[in-house]
Amino acid sequence: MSVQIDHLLHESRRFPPSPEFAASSVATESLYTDAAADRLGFWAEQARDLLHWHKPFTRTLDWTNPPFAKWFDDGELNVAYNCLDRHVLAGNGDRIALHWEGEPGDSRAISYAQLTTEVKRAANVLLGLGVRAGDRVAIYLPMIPEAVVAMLAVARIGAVHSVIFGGFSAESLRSRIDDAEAVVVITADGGYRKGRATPLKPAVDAALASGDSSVHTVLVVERTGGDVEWNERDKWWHEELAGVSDEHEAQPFPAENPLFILYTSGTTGKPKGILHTSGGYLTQVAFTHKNVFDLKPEKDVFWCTADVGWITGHSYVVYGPLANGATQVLYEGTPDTPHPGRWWEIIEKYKVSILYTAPTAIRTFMKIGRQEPQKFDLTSLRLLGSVGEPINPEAWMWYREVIGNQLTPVVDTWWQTETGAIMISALPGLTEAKPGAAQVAIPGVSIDVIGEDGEHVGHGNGGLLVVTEPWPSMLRGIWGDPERYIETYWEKFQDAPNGPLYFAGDGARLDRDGDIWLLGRVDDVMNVSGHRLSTAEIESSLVAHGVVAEAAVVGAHDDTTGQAVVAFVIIKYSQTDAASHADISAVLRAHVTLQIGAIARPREIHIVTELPKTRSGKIMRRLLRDVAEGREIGDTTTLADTSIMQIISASMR
Ligand code: 6R9
Repeated sequence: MSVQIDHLLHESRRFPPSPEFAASSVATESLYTDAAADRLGFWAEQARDLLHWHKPFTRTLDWTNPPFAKWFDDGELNVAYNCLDRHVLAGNGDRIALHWEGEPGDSRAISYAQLTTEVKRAANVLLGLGVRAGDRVAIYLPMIPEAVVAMLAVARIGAVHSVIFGGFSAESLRSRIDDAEAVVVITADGGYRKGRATPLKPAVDAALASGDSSVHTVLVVERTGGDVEWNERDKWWHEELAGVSDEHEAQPFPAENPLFILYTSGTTGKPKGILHTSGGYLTQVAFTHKNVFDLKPEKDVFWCTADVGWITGHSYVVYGPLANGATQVLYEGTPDTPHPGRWWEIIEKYKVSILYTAPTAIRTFMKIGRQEPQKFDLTSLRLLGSVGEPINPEAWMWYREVIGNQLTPVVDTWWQTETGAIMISALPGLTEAKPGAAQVAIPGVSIDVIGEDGEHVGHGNGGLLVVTEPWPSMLRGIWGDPERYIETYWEKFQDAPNGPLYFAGDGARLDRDGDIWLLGRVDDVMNVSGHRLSTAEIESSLVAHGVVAEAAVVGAHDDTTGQAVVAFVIIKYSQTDAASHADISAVLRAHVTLQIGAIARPREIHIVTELPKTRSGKIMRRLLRDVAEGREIGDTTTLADTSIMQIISASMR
C-alpha cells in the first residue's frame, strides 16, 4: 500500500507581512539565493559571521562516512564564550540577558556581565570537582537562572550536559544518569509549580540510593528553602560558588566536541540519548534564532516559554538567544498561577516583543477565552512563533488575532530534538503566511516529501517528510548506540541516489505552491476505506468549529471500513452548557462532513475534559487508540498526568 496521505482540508487565507515589517526585516531574499547557489559556502559564511572561532575552520562538511557528519571540524571554539564573554567584550555587558520571573512573583534581572561571572565561577567549581572535557554532567533543575548557568558552565569546560526535565521521576532520572555515566548531578531543593514549593532533590536521592552509580557529587541549588536530606556526596551550589575565583579563561575546543545529550522517548522503547556537538549546532541555532525571529538584539525582548529540559529550551532559551546577545524572559512556573492571565501579565511587565510557544498552550488559552489576554497590554508583541505540533489553522488565527492584535506575523516552525534547530519555517518579513502551514525549508536546509518508493510526491500530494542533505545542527548519533541511529533515521531511504535520506517520522503534504503542511506522526495516520487520512487535518476541522477548543483524532478498528475515525474533543468553557453532548456530536459530525467530506466523518465523538499529553504537551494518540478499541491502556509513563486516562475511560462507559 502506498504512503500517499490524502489531503482534504482547504485553507486559502493568506497574510503577507505588513510593509513596515517587511521594510525592516532582518532576513533578506539573498539568504535563499545564496544558499541555493552554494549551500556549503552559505553555511560556512554563517558560521564565520555569527560565531567567534578561536581557530578558524577550513573544512565545512565531511560526509565521507554517512550518516556520520562532521561540520567545520578543523575549527575550534568555545560555546560559552560565544554566548557570554564576547558580548561583554563588545561593550554589551550591561545588557540584560535574563529577566527571570519566579512563580511566587520574585524576580531577578541578570546582565550579560553578571551571567558571565556566574558561569566562570560555576566552571571553576566543576573543574575543582575534577570534571574534565568530555565528562557528562546531569542537570535536573527547575526554570531558574542557575539552569542556564549550569548548562553554560558545563559547555565552557568542554564537558557534556544531559538536562533531565524536572517533571521526570527518580527512575527516569536514574536510567538517564546511567546511560550517560554522569559524574556530577546539579539539582535544587525544589521549585515552584502551581502555587506550591515542589521538592526535586528527593528524586535525585532516590535515583542514587543504591550507591552504585557513576555520580560522585551532587550540587544543590537553594530555591525553596525546604528541608532536604543530606548525603556525603551533596554540596550546596551557593557555598561552592562563593569559594572559587570568578576568573576563568575559556579554552577552545574542536567544533565536533560533544555539547549535550538530550533524551527523547519516542513512541516505544528505551529513551534515545540524542547527541549534539558544538560548532554546527551553535551556527544553526544562532542563524535560525536571528532570521526566523527577526531578532534585533538591542531592542527586542524575546520569550520562549519552553522548559530547558526540552530541545526547544536548549536551542531557543539558552544557545540561540545568548549566542545572539538577546534579552529574554525566563519564567519558572505554570501559565495559570496564581491567575489565568499570568503569561499576559508577564508580557505586559517586560514588554515582550517576540513570543515563542506551543499549540497546546494556545489551545488551552482558547478554551479559557479571550477575556483573559484582553485584560493586559500586549501591544509590545510584534512576532509570534509556534512549535511542537501541527498548529490548527483556527488556533493560528486566534493566536494572531487575540494575542497578536491582528497585526503580528505568526511563524510555525517545524523541527525535532534530532534536528537541533528549526528546519521548516516562514521568514516573517519575506513569506506570505498561510495559517496552519510550516511552509518552507529555511535557507540552507533541503527538505522533500516522498512516497514509500522514494519518489518526490509532487505538488498537491502527501507523503513522508525527509531531509535530503546533512545540516549543521543535525544529531551526530544516539549516545552509545550507533546501530540504533542508523536504523531509526537512515535505513529506510539508505539507497537514495544522492546518499541516504533522513527520515523524520512525520507525514507532510505539498500544496499547489509547493508549501509544506505537516500532517502528524506517520504512526498516527488512519486508513479509512483505503484512504490514508491525517490526524492533523481532521483535528483542524473540528477546532475550526466555534464550540471546540481542542481535538484529538484516532483510527479505531472497523469491520466495514478497516478503520474508522474516532474523535475526542474539549469544548470551550463558554460553550459547556450550551447543548447536550449528543447534540454537539451530531453537529460536529455534520461539520466535518461539510468541511472535509464523508470519508472523514467521525464514527464517534467523545466529549472529554482533558486529553492525554506528554510532559512537553504533545497529544498521545496511541493511548486514545487503546480506549477507542476497548483495549487495556498501554504504557502511560510518559504522560504528564497519569490519571487522565482513567477519567477518559470512565467518561466513555
Ligand atoms: C521541537 C520539538 C518533534 C516532533 C516532530 C513533529 C512535531 C514539532 C512541529 C511539529 C507539526 C510543527 N512537531 N514542531 N509538527 N508542526 N511546527 O518539538 O522537538 O520534542 O523532538 O518533537 O514534534 O511530529 O517530529 P521534539
